[in-house]
Amino acid sequence: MRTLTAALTLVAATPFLAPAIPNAFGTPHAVSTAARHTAHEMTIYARDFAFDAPDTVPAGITTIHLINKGAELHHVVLIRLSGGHTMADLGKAMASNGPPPKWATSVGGPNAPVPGGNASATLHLAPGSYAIVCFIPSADGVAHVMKGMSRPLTVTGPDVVGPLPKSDVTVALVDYGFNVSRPFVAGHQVVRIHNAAMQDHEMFIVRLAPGKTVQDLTAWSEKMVGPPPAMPLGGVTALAPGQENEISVDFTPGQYGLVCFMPDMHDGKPHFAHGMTKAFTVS
Ligand SMILES: [Cu+2]
Repeated sequence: MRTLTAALTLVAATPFLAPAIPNAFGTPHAVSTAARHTAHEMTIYARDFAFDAPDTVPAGITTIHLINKGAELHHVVLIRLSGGHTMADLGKAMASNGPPPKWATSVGGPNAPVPGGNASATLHLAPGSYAIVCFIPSADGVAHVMKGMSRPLTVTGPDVVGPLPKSDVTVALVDYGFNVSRPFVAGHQVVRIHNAAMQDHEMFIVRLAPGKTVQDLTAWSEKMVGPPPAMPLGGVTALAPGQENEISVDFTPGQYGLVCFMPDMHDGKPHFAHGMTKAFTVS
């Protein structure tokens, strides 16, 4: 069990522990919300520690809404299981400490909003078997997936292939950074995030507390001492190479940051340690 936990944490954890005090991050509000006019909508409720979600949804462009009803941070990582593989196979594969198996593809989903808040992401869901997983660890170091936060999802055909809604800004995830097509501005904008690298990456969005930096956040995430220096605003979770998701953001003036907590395929260090952060100001 310890091995599996460690492996899961190593493979895909966001080492960003939940606040000791509920809502220590501040007042819940949605900043990362759904792109509009999508074909399908799906709502996933996160609790401490389980997901409530449909068992089956139709294929196509889908906006996934994550509503966090828990006191801890939760996100949704959608993993497509091909070749008849099951969630049990996924657990076993991750316990082997190797790289993610070829038949398990991370296709993203909404990253963590503030506890009590919500976040959304829009993506193309192809027919098949999926696992919905939360890899965020609690203060005890145990990833939520080990406390029951995983559930299967079946996407039924026929496939409906179409473009994602028109975007205003594009972010390419690369080793190791966020290549943003144009500066973020105040107000609403649709952001398309695609992984242009050869390994999985995520984009976690935070609003920095006054005087705090992204480095304060990554340092804080290691030990969780004192109040968090930033408020989580969603984003997108692990995307395999070539995958893309879209989100809407509605920024007010302030200081923000983008962070990738994914472990590196070569040395296992979180990507922020390789420089995969970006600070920006919205004025
Ligand atoms: Cu990364």
